[in-house]
Amino acid sequence: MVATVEYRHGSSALPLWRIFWGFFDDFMTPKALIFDVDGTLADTERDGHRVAFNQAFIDAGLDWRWDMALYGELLSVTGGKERMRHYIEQYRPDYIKPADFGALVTRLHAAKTRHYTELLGCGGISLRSGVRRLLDEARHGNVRLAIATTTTMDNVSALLRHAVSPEAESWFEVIGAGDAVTKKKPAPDIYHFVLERLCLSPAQCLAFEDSENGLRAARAAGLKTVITVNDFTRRQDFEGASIVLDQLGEPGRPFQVLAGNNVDGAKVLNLKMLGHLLTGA
Ligand code: XBP
Ligand code: MG
Repeated sequence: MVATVEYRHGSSALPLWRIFWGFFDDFMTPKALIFDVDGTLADTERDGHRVAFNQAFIDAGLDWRWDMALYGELLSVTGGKERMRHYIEQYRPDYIKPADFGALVTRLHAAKTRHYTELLGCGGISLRSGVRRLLDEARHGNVRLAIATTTTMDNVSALLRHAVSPEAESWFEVIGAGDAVTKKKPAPDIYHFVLERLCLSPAQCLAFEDSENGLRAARAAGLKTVITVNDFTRRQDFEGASIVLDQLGEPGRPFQVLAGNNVDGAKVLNLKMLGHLLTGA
């Protein structure tokens, strides 16, 4: 039986158990959710970034073409400029670099960003299942939102504007993106950048990622991490993740647990379950 001792606050009386429960609930709830973008908020790689890279290569008269299989391999390197350099180093020994190769990469990347943001403007890419539901629940529950991504800030803005709502960027208190740090994921730097600006410790937040590189970055920053896999990342190593899901879940479309413990038998990832994942309860 629940204790019914009462605490008088002003004229209203609250049962003591409710006060303690409220305190416990508050302790369990994460203070902030930090989201990766590509592959986590939306499936942007195959029909977004990849297509935009190829278009930029065509514009520049280059014979570089990234099909799906090759792109899956190239995703081992985060960051578009870094990925192009890696492609040339590892896959194109025949390519003779011009003296101003660095400037070419910068130009190609700017063109790719233009193509990518235009593509998003056509509305072909939507949020992954359960993302909007969780963002709404967090906002209503006063849980702060942030982003830690490797991609360019223009791309984040365009995705939020076109796939969520014109004002969605303002929902995120901190957005750490692209060249905000020099070492991209799997380095933890972008998570350190975001945590510092949120003035929160890793123990108060949860990270959301889709890839091994992202998981390594978040874990190295001390964050418990939820993984939602996609076709490019399904077979990666997610050792150290708090839970691995196929997607965040919607009413009528429950998530599937691929690894980890769904302690309270939830069907969609909600704040209560995140509290359990955060405290390890
Ligand atoms: C995302 C990426 C990004 C995009 C390209 O990784 O790897 O590089 O593919 O973005 P993560 P830019 O989801 O782990 O952050 O071309 O704007 O760099
Ligand atoms: Mg990602």
